[in-house]
Amino acid sequence: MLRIAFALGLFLLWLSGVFVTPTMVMAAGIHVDAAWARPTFGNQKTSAAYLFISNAGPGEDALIAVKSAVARKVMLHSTVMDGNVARMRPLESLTLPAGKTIVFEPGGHHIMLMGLEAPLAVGDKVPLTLIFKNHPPLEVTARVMLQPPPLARGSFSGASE
Ligand SMILES: [Cu+2]
Repeated sequence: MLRIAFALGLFLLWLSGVFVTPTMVMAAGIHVDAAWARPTFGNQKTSAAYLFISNAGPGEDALIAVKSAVARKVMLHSTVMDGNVARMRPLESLTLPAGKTIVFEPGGHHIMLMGLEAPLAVGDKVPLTLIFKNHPPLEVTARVMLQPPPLARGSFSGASE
């Protein structure tokens, strides 16, 4: 009985198009993985989100903006070392070379969420709309987590932004 229910569930998922969408996204050239965001503590109104963006080609593209319903302002930031001090700098846009994966991670590129409408708790889902120079916008869900998801854990340096 369980097995039948499982098979039926899969069939309904297939009907609803859930299995179709990722394939379509990949076919169009740009693919997003391992999206996550940090929880907030106390009255903190800012947080950061991270993800992998792969450009399967054929052409170069660029991430030019990110929007989210949970934050009044969203910016692309990179973290650069100024002597021993890590500083965040806004990025106008980020080039996505064909055939390459760009990593957003603590201590590097990140999506800065500013003016949060509500606190972010572990397990929450943060909707992000990624806007590209050429590719149509992509809707992505970042899960709020204390640690990067397994796929992103290899390069985690322990930095906070
Ligand atoms: Cu930042």
